Amino acid sequence: MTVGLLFPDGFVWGAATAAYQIEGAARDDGRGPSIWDTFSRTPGKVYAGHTGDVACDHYHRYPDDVGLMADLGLHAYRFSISWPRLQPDGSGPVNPRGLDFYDRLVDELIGRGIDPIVTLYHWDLPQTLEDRGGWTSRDTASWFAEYAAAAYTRLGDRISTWTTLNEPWCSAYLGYASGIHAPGRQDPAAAFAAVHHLLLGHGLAARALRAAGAEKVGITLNPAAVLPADPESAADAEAVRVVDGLSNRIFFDPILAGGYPSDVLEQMRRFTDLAFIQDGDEKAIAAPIDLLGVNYYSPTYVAGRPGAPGGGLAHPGTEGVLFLPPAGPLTEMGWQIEPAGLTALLERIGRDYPGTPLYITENGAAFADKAGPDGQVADVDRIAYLDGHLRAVHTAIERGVDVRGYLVWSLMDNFEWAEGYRKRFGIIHVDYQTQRRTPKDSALWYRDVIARNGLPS
Ligand code: PNW
Repeated sequence: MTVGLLFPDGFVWGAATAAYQIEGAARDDGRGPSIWDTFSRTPGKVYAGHTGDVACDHYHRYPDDVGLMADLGLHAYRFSISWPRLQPDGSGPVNPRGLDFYDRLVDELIGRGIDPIVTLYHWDLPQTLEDRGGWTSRDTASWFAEYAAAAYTRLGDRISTWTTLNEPWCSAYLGYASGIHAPGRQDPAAAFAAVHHLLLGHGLAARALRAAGAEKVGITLNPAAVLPADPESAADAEAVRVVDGLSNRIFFDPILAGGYPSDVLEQMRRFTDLAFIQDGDEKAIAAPIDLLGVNYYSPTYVAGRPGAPGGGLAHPGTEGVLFLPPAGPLTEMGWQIEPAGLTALLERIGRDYPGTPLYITENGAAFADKAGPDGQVADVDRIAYLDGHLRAVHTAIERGVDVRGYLVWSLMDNFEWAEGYRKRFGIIHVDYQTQRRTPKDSALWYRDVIARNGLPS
């Protein structure tokens, strides 16, 4: 078989999911409610009133699902632990039946030769903690570190890679500023407090995990690939600086460069007195990490335009910036398809924050899949998307960026947050009536990519 584009030896190929999006079993075995249970059961918040109550029923079907992963030849599987399964009230005693599930899942994965990559927080905050202020409260950061330590105590002997948060940008800005995600608040000052407490929670948990003996500790961000509408325009370059500050440097700099950038603090001060930043916090947030997860779907083009309203509620502080509407080919989410945005993003991270190995912890696309009677999906558009983005990753590696692995989003169709089940990101099709799983053509294609450690020419 001819091989066109080979990836480095040892490159990690995998797939990713998240607890609330696939597990279901929302009331089983002592699990407490999370903010996504509350949010999805609130009329008008999620498309057609969909909830994660059943989802893909992965909680009961995990052995078969791990079998499907093994059939694809996955090296690694990224999943998240549901905090309210482990601690139904968010703090205090651990629910052993909740832990048992992850214990069984991890054993199943290891038995099939698949390396578990854990996310401790993929958005399902215990509702009890939201009732006490959620991420706007400093206590949530400490509780998160306690939860991380509790998970490690039981699973640490078999899991080498621990990541703290998934996409704190979404948790803070979509959860507390735009309100399109749980808990559905619309308060920019609350969103900035949430950014800080998420970062603090990350730092405290990273320290606790390392003290307990974790081999590799990291975090997953969804850095915006912010690009200027006109590369020659100084006003557009300034717009890029503003959006990059509030979306990217606000996370990167405290985690990897010792503290918040002064221009970002200045922007935040327009909404809040920053009293939530206390002495020692920046030191805690800068706890050393071993890997950085990068999630990428689409670029963001901006221009500087005096009087422009900015990027809406999810982008407080961006007045005077015009966010260009997505152009060219779009996915079913309405997101612009542009693999070059991923190369540019990876090169930028490698240049400005060198020394931390990168993993693509999510990349993929929703398309209007048409399943045949057997559940089969000929998803040529998804194959083209994945092929293009893998080439973009390869280009970044050739240019010297230290990218160690790629995890496709998602292993299977699942609960796509505010979009419910109508948007399908899986490489495996799920028939929600029967819970039958059928690998799409993209899954078979991905299996071949993994087998040859590269792409056909
Ligand atoms: C990520 N945005 O979410 C999440 O990590 C996944 O759980 C999710 O299913 C996947 O991407 C696809 O959406 C995002 O509005 C949601 O910029 C929204 C945005 C970005 C990421």
